[in-house]
Parts: sequence; C-alpha cells; structure tokens
Amino acid sequence: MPATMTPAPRPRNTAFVPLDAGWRQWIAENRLRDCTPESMLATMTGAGLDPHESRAAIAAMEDDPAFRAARRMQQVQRKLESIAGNLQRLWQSAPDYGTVEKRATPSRDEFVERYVRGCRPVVLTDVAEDWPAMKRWSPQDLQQRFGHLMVEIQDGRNADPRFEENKLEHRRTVRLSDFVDRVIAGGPTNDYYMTANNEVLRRPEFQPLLADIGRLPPACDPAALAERSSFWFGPAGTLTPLHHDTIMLFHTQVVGRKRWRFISPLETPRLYNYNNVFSPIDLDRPDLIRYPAFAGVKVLDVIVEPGETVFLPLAWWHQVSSLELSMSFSFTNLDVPNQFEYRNADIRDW
Ligand SMILES: O=C(O)CCC(=O)C(=O)O
Repeated sequence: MPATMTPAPRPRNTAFVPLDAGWRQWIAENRLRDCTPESMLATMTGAGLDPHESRAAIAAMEDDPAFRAARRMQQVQRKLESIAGNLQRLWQSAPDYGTVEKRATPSRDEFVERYVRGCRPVVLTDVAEDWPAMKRWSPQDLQQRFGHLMVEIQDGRNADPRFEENKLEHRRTVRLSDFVDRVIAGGPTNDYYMTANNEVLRRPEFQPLLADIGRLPPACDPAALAERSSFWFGPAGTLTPLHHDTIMLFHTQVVGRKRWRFISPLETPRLYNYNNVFSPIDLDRPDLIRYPAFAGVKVLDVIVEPGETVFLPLAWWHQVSSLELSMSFSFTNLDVPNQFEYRNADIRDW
C-alpha cells in the first residue's frame, strides 16, 4: 500500500537514469511510515522503474545521513504517540465515553472544567431557544431579506473526491435568491453548499442575521461574535469530510438536522493525517485495507436537532452530514485560550 502519492511514472524501455529526488523522497517517507521494502518495490516497478535500481535505492536509504536524522526525530513522535494512545485508552475506559451528552447549559465553571479543559464534546439543548433566528430563519426568509445579494458558495463538489481539500477551486459567486431556488428545487445533494467560507457575516448588508442571535453559551465573548461567526446553508445530503479545526467552536442548528461524528484528537496517529487538517478516511465506508490503523478507532455519533448547539473541543475530528435542508450558525468567540499552532508554513502537504 503506497502511503503517499507516487511521482510521475517513468516511460518503459527508456535508458537508465538515476532515481530522481521525487522518488527518493517517496522512499524516505514510506519507509518512515513503515511500508515494507517489498510493497514499495512492487509500487516502483509497477510505475516502470528498474527493479534492481529500485531495490538498491530502498536499501541505500537506510544509510543516508538525512534519513537517519529523520529516524531520530521520529522517535520523539513515537513517544508522543504512545502517550496519546495510553491517554486515549484511559478516556475510553470511562463508561460514558461513547455517548455525546445532550444537556441544558451548565454554569460557566462547570462548562469550562468538564467540556473545555476536559476536552469533551457536548450538545447544549437550550442555548438557542429564545433566539429570534429560531422563529425567523427559513429559505424563504433568506430570499426575501437577502436574495438580491451576491454570495460565495461551494459548487461542483460531486465531480471532485477531494472537494474539501480543494475548496478554493470550488468557490463560485452567485445571487443568493438563485441559490435558494436551487437548494429547494434540487433535493438532496452534496454538489453545492454555502459553507463558513462565505464570510457574509462580515458584510454590513447581512448584519440583520446577526441580530437574530440571542444568548450565547458560557465562556463566549459577545463583542467578538461578529468577527468570529459563520453562516451555513445547504440542501439535505451535504457532507463535510473528516477533519479537525485549529480552534474550538460552537455550531447551532437553526433549521434541519445534522449528523455529527467525532473522533478524539488522541487518535490522530491512526487517521492518516498527511495533508493539513484532513483525514482521507470516510466514516461511511472506511477502507481498512488502505488504512488498517483505523480499525477499532472509536467514533462518537450524534444527531443534532434544530435549536441544539454542538460544542467542539480543541482538535476533535469530525465528519458532518446534513439530514435535511439546513441552516446553521457557528461561532469561535470563546474567551479562553483557543488556538493551537502546529503548522510550518513552508510545508503545505505533510
Ligand atoms: O456543518 C457542516 O457541514 C460542517 C461543520 C464543521 O465542520 C465545522 O464547523 O467545523
């Protein structure tokens, strides 16, 4: 099983040329991911490379000083993985681990202690009960109040298996009124979705939407709401693939139901997270041949009803699907430390 994309295949029957840097990096990465020399050799010869040359290059990698340095660094990573794995087993040994709690909003102290510091997802059932949005928001209302405005949506997703990773390529600007018509007429689909990227809540014309939001959950800074909130609208059938965010957030379901599935951040080493915040695993059909380390990973599953608010703790993985036409409001304006930095800006894919 090749763990990374292979470099471009070399045409057969060409004269011998040494393996290029792309293949040598591929060998190093896949050895670090514990692929066997045999499986790597099969991939390389399948791509048209000379078997002797490939075997020699795989063997030579073990003596390469840069590769040896990588192996030493890997020991640090393995140690952290083993700590995370043990901590996960401790978390999972709690009898209620598999269930996402649904409850009325606790006090600030309890919320911060049990869910924020305790890093535990929860669904708050009453936060939005008095929000004007709960009575007002509907596709027709969106059309009447904002239909003339142009908005950014995601489109053409069905034709691209990596639509979320490639989301910049799927941006389209459309008239909101036309988009509402499309969502109503189109029925269930994942092809188009107005996701958080639309940034409408930063625009003066959309401030009436923010005025429809009321009481916030504990540990939120109301003054930062306009800057740190997002509006979501789409048909039944949208799917947000398995990923983590770099910030904690709340997500209130105003219209329609969504299914949220969560995986602990301590399981990250088993999620093949080699690209940014994404996992290639689809929880609807996990491919255990390709991703064997995923076997046995515990997935928490909850249906979020209109009026309910998800709290997503730091770095928890989630895959989200809309069960009905849906309108939601998400916000990240927590007043506790709420960010983790992990990226080296020089490395785009890793
Ligand atoms: O509602 C969705 O489709 C996805 C929500 C999500 O992934 C998020 O807010 O991070």
